[in-house]
Amino acid sequence: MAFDYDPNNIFAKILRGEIPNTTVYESEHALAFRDLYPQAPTHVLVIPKGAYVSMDHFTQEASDAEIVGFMRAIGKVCELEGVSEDGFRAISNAGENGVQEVPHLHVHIIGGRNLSRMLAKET
Ligand code: DGP
Repeated sequence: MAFDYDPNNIFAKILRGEIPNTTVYESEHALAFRDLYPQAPTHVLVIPKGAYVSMDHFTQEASDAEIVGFMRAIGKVCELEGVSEDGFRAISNAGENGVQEVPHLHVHIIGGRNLSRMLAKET
């Protein structure tokens, strides 16, 4: 599948400094910032600096250095946010069925409270 990246998505604008964000951590290959609509006491979004739509796009086309840099940033955010001991959830939504709102790869790091089961049962 060919991945079509929209350079005008909100997170691309954040990376270009066109929209403000509350940065938690930044490295050569990643930026982590607080979610605008937090769903738990800790809710941080970790994004790669490269133009990747989703996790499958990233893991198929990013360089080894980008992948390592991004994954290390996730670990760093967990350490900085203090969620390792009590636990957290890392979520990356993709595409229509994944209900992805912003088409730039992001991993939600959510913690600070019990998050219950991963998926709500279908009614
Ligand atoms: P998703 O559904 O996985 O694509 O989640 C997108 C998340 O991005 C959602 O939790 C809200 C957050 N979000 C949307 N717009 C902004 C923004 O302008 N700034 C920040 N910090 N977060 C945003």
